Amino acid sequence: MDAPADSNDAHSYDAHSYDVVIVGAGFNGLYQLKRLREAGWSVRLVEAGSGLGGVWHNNRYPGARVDCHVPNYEYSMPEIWEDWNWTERFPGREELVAYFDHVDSIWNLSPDIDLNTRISSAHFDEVSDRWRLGVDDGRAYDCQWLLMCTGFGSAPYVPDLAGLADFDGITHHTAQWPLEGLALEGQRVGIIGTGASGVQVAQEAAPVAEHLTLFQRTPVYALPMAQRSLTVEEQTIAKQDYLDVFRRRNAPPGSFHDMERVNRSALEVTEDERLEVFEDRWAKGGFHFWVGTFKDTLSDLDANRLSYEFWRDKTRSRIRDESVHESLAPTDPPYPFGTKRPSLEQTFYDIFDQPNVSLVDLKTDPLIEITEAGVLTEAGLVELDVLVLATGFDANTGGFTRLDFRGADGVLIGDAWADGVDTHIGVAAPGFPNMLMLYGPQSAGAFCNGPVCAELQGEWVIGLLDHVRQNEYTRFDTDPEHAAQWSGELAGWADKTLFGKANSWYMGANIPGKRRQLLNIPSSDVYLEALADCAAAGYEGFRFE
Ligand code: N01
Repeated sequence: MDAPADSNDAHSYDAHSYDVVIVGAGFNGLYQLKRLREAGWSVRLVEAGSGLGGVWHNNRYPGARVDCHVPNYEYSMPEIWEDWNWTERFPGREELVAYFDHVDSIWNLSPDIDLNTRISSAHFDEVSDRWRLGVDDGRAYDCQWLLMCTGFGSAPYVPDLAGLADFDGITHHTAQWPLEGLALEGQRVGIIGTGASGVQVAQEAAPVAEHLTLFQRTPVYALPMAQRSLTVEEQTIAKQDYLDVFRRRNAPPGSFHDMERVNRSALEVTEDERLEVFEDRWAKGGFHFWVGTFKDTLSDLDANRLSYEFWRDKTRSRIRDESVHESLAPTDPPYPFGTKRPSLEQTFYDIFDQPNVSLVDLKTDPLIEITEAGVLTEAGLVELDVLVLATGFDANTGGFTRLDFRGADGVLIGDAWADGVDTHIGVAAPGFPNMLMLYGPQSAGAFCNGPVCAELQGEWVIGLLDHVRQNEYTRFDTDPEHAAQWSGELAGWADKTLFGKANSWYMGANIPGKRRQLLNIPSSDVYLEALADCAAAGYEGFRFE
């Protein structure tokens, strides 16, 4: 099928034309490609990076590692896992990238993928009901249905730090690490930001850097990873139960097959009972202590305080240098425990006892500017060779609003979302016809493992596309009223949980000027139920033509 001519669109004259174009080669995009191809669609996947894996391809900073334990963070299909074994309980980035290549070798996806293809514009054409996609090198695509699988973290956030451009050393955002790598050995390294990325780089830099300085604005509540090696033999035995393991992982409470939360308040049990649960989850490592203790630790401030104090005391006991206790694990919580995503750490709290590691608490010594030589704070100048910006992402929405992305009547998505996002169940945006978002804003995204959502939300999307094909529709859009209702549902979750109380990227609060609203629903079960209800009601909230 040829693309309709459009003299206003410089790209359209030679567009590659498909039923469906998928943007992004992470878990969601690859799953869609496999399933839509099987369903007989003409489909193409485009990916900005030079390899598969989405965030795992891009986040190649030293120490990048997943925070969900094996086998929760992988596809559930036996043809993928039966011959695949991991070497560690929390696999590192290189192994994850190899996993995506393994998936490709089984599903033979590459022939339908264009790598090194960064979409710079997406315009909906009202006459043809089709999307025209422009690539930054001048190529173009044209499709009826557009699937945005760009994830929550495709837009790195670099804060507007005075003097940053003057720095004479090397500086990179963690998600824009050079492909050829960057040696930290013997360097004076500074890291701004102590989220998951900052923690992971710090653990790698501390043993090799001449000096490492961490610039911390808000303490991270890092939890013990409890990393360990995995053998092929133990995985071979475990795989006998994998069908059941993945059934449990994908069923409520979603995302982990082995998360056991006590269905009681942390306040109604005795102190001994509480400590027993806390100690048990702490020893299990990973996110067990975050989401697997009591039913109200993320919804009741008093219950939450108990989690916080347990975390604080455990953490302080790791750090001999008491002068940094109040900065790293304050007496009173600067934000409720778990309302920013906790990082998992292996040696993070040990490095502060090394003579070559310093902490600068930006709350007491604010950052003044970056100079040619390093970072100047009120405590003085820290001279650096390498400055790492572990400053996070314009999460959830940045992957859209940073593009020239225009829906009906040429409306720019950045304008439509300027005062906040309203989506229909986190999957479609009113005024942006024929476009679906996977793992997008207002979905369960951050609270649902990537592969879990890729399969479960992914099947819903495949069902919707099947519905439009069977009915020979050429266009769908969604009602603003339903989208406003969904935003109301999320606002309710911000109120009834403690998530609304933190300045997190969940709340859009890490980006200056971004509207404060809960951008992911903190229950994948409720989310999947809402999707199922919508489909059962004939895709309520959608208008088909
Ligand atoms: O980003 P973040 P991230 N001056 O937003 C600080 C996933 N992930 O890349 O808290 C000084 O968490 C900011 O300070 P504050 C995971 O979902 C997963 O680390 O805003 N500091 C904060 O400390 C994660 O949650 C993995 O006060 C500034 C840091 O930068 C998400 O990605 C690994 C600043 C940003 O932390 C994001 O993690 C990596 C400024 N102007 C990432 N601006 C794993 O699977 C920002 N900061 C393990």
